[in-house]
Amino acid sequence: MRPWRDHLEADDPLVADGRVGAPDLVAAGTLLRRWADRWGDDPTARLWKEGGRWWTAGEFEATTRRAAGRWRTAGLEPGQRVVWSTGSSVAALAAHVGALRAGLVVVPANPAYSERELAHIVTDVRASAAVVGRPDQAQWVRDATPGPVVVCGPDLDLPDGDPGVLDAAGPDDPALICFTSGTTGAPKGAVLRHRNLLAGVESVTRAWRMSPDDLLVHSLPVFHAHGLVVGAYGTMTAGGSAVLLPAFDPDAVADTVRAEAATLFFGVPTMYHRLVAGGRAPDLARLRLCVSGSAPLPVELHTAVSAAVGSPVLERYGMTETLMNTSNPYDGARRAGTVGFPLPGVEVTLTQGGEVLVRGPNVFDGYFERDAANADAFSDLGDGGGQWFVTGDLGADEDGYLVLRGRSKELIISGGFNVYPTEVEDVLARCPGVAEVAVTGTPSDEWGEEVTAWVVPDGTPPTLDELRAHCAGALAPFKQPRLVRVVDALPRNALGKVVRSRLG
Ligand code: MLC
Ligand code: AMP
Repeated sequence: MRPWRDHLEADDPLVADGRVGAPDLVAAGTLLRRWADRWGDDPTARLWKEGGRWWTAGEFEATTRRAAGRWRTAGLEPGQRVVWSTGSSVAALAAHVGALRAGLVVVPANPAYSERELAHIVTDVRASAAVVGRPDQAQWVRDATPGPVVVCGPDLDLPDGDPGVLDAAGPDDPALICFTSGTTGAPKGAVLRHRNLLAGVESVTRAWRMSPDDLLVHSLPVFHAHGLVVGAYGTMTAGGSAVLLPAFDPDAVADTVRAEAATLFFGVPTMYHRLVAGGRAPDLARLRLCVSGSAPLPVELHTAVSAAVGSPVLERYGMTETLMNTSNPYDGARRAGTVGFPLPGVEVTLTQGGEVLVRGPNVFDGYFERDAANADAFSDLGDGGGQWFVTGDLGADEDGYLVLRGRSKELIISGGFNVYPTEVEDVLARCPGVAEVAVTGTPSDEWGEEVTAWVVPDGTPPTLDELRAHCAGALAPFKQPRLVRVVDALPRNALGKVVRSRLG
């Protein structure tokens, strides 16, 4: 594959220092120190725009400082976990950054999760606090917590107090625990340390030339790596600014691009599909860069977006556990159907079977309290360079560019959200009228894949609405089936295991 240096300008300090091997991406120590320096250097710089009002860097710094003081006054100690389950807002980001500044570990969670899904996360990390957007979620957190727990809204409605020493977390301290199922079905928390975040953000911001001149139209959810680390952390690290939209809407994105001197848009393929379908993709033409990731961008959609925008969309490949791994280049050919080549600091290799393995300072070192899963997650190829993370993605090197060719892990990606067939099957198996069930992803132009339930009925087959209604308390809407197929039997192998790949 092409070398990471091809992502950078010749005068980038990472290239200019002539270093052989990996670049030093973690010299700044932590993102918190980078941000504090930025905000101190130019407190009047615009940082976030929300609901027509700009927040300066200095205002945001003060708000995060107050948030840190509130966390401390509420009795929280460094290392304790705060579940953060909210939509996008400056207040929510301030609560999040304030927690990091106080040394807490933030556990992002999708606010669309059901009680079962949220309770699993709260219990698994033994949360000491939670930021939630709704009263029912607050109750779910209390019900799931045996001991005392601080529960508040995104405005952090807690008493003020002395923040004490801020930004004291070291590079090896955990910063985030992000839930994902990895290559197996069970949701577990990927522990991202401060050094992983710094390395992951430094490499993309440099590769994509992010600077204080940038203005990002931010409409991604903030509880996943794409919107949180690349979007929000990337903006703060580069010293740029972002218009924070509460949700994705093609017209709102296009109107914002027109109204502001916006330069960047980051999206998942479903967003680009909707921008094209709604005739709003040409409004993105004034941006200097459109990035797609989190799910495969079909070549036809790449071509359609690029034609409308007048420059090629840049596709990149990342994961919760590793942050960003590869990217098409800012300068140079952006090839449709490929995810480019390793970002600065990242090593990528392919096994004989085509499995993608990655290594680098961006890569996490394990799931929270999951020794068995951790043993399976990494592979030592005996090359002396340390363990490789086994991504569960399959790929090939085509002329120096990585092409992803499916997955060895059982995973459906719908609109950029991951859905694990076994989790959905376990819930559907208990639905009246279901004798047996298997779940697969059906290709979809809009969603990438649509969750599909293959049902062997027990009597009258349940309708799609009945299946979804049954899922309501247990699965977020994006995991619920959108299609149902009634079949006489499920295909099984010699051991009796259902072979999902033979459905469809
Ligand atoms: C919403 N719904 C979905 C869905 N998103 N269903 C399936 N798949 C999804 N992704 C549900 C809603 O709950 C609603 O259900 C119904 O679909 C219609 O909603 P909508 O209004 O049409 O959808 P919308 O809310 O606009 O959401 C679409 C979307 C959103 C594309 C904006 O899915 C989204 O923000 N995706 C981004 C995901 C993301 O950030 N991934 C990054 C992961 S990090 P009902 O039942 O209420 O009608 C990662 C690493 C990396 O992967 O490489 O980046
Ligand atoms: P997540 O666990 O949500 O971080 O999802 C990570 C997975 O998303 C990866 O393992 C890939 O399967 C997939 N993914 C991310 N970016 C891309 C991309 N550009 N093309 C194809 N798949 C992608």
